[in-house]
Amino acid sequence: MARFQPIRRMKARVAEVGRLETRKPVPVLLPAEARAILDFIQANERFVVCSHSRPDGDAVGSMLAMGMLLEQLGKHVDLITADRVPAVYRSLPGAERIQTTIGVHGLYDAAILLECDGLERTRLIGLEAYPQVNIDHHASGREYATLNWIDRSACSVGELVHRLVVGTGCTITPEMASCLYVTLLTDTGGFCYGGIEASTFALAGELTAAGADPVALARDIYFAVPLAKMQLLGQALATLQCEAGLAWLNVSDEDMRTTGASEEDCEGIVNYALSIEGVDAAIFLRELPEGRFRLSLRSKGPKARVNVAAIAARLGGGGHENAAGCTLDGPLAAAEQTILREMRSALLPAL
Ligand SMILES: [Mn+2]
Repeated sequence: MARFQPIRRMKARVAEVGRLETRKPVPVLLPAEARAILDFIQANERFVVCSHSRPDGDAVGSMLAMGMLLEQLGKHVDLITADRVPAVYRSLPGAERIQTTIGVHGLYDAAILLECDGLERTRLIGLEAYPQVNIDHHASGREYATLNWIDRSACSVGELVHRLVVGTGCTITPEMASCLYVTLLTDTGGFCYGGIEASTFALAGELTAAGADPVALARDIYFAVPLAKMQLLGQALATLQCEAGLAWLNVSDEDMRTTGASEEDCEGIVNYALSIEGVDAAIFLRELPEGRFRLSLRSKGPKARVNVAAIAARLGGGGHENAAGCTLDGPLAAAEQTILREMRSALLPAL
C-alpha cells in the first residue's frame, strides 16, 4: 500500500548528506518571548503539542519538528490533533505519532499550541487545564496563552520552531529538516507567496543541507493527488464564475458524496480560481453536510489589493492577508451574496 519507502529514502539521504561539508547554521538571535519559551521548556518535563483542526503542512511539519526537538531535550511529548493528518503528509517522518482525538487528558506540565490564534482553533477539549505556550505567525494571532510568541513576519511556524532548535543548540536531523522544509514549502504555496525573503531561501538551503530532499518532498505533496480529489476539482471548475479581478467556485455536499472526496481533498481548489490571469482574489465555497458553507478566501500578494484576513475576521473567521477562511449560513446564493459584497467593495478602490 505504501507508495514509497520514506525510511529507506531517508537513510540514503543521510549517507549522502554525511559526505557534505558540515555547514554552520545561520546564527539566530532569539527574541525575549522565544527565550522565555525555551526556559519554560527546560524547566518542565511532559508536554502535549497541538495544532489547529484540519491540519495543513505547517501544522503537521511544525508539530513533528517540535516533538523531535523536545525529545532531543529529553522531554516526554505527545502530539495531538482533532483531525487526522492529510494523506500527503503521512509519509513525513514520525507522522504516525500524531494522535487524532477530541480531548486532551494526559498528565502534562504544559500544552504547546502551534499555529492557533485561540484554544478553540484546536477543536480539542481539555487544553484549558494546562499552562499554554502559543507559537503563531497568523495576522489574527492573539496573546491568549501563558507564554506567547507571535511573529507575523515568519513564513511558517516551522520557521519559528527552527529558531528554537538553533537556540537550544540541538541537532537538525534529516527527519527534522524534512518536516521543517515542508512547513516552508506549503505555507508559501511552493515558494510563491507569503512574505518570502532571501532568508526564506537561506533557511530552505540550510534544511536541504541538513537532509531535507526538496524533490521527494514536493513529489509526495504535489504529485500524489487522490483520484477523488481530481474528480471533485472537475465538479468545482464546472461552477467557476469570474468578473473583474474576482473568481469563485463551489462544491455541494452531493459532489463530495458522489466523488467520494474527503474534506482534505478540498485543500487547494481555491488556488485554481486565483491562478486565472487578471484575478486578484478568489473564493471557494464548500457546502457542509448541515447546509452551511465553509469558505476559503485567497488574494494575490505581496501587495495584495484585497486583505482577506480582514474580510474573514468581519465574518467570524480568520487567517492571513493572502489566505483566510470563514463559515457562512446557506443556501449557496445567500453565502455567495455575502462574500461577493465584501470582496467587491474591497476590490472597488483599485478598479
Ligand atoms: Mn502556517
